Amino acid sequence: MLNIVLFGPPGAGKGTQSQRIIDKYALIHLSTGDILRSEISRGTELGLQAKHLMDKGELVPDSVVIGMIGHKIAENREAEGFIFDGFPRTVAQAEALDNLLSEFNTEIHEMIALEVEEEELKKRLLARGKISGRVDDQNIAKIENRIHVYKSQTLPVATYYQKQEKYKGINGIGSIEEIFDRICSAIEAA
Ligand code: B4P
Repeated sequence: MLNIVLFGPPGAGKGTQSQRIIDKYALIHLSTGDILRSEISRGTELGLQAKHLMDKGELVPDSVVIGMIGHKIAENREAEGFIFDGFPRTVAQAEALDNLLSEFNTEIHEMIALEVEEEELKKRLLARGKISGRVDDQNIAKIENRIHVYKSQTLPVATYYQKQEKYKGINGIGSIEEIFDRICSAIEAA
């Protein structure tokens, strides 16, 4: 198995690059953001709970996302590996992921962290907000709150993987293809 965490602030290009990575490496894509948006669009109880938090740019409770990911890993136990996109977003989620994977005798092999400065993030998210209909992309105050939540709750996850010597920083500025090439080099060197 090859298990990769694709990490970065909101708007860094995680979702964009995940699509290319799964095509090339035949990994299962697990995006907590996508799973939560699908719950919202189906009007489930979980979706209703998540919506008001996501719309404000706050994180959904750890117990909710850990449960969702646990189900998905169990459903795909024969997979070649996983790309975790937007998860883990807290140290508690990172610890839970290590425990879940150890139940299947596997582990995270590498964290690929897309590094993008704040002004560029805001520009990308506001541009997507004009076409995506995503409430959390349409308002600068909400975007700034997401970046604040990232710095305070999510950035410690990078230190967690640095301590395990699994962190690989990638320059996330450039064309989508250029960044994809950098990611492939990092995956192939892992
Ligand atoms: P996510 O869905 O993970 O969304 P995101 O951080 O905005 O990143 P995304 O992957 O969508 O965007 P990308 O960078 O690819 O999370 C949304 C919300 O869900 C969170 O705020 C939270 O409430 C909740 N949530 C999700 N996971 C959770 C968890 N584990 N725990 C708790 N809560 C959780 O792209 C952004 C834009 O940039 C796109 O328009 C793209 O086209 C553009 N772009 C990408 N690469 C580019 C490049 N190289 N140059 C120019 N533009 C580029």
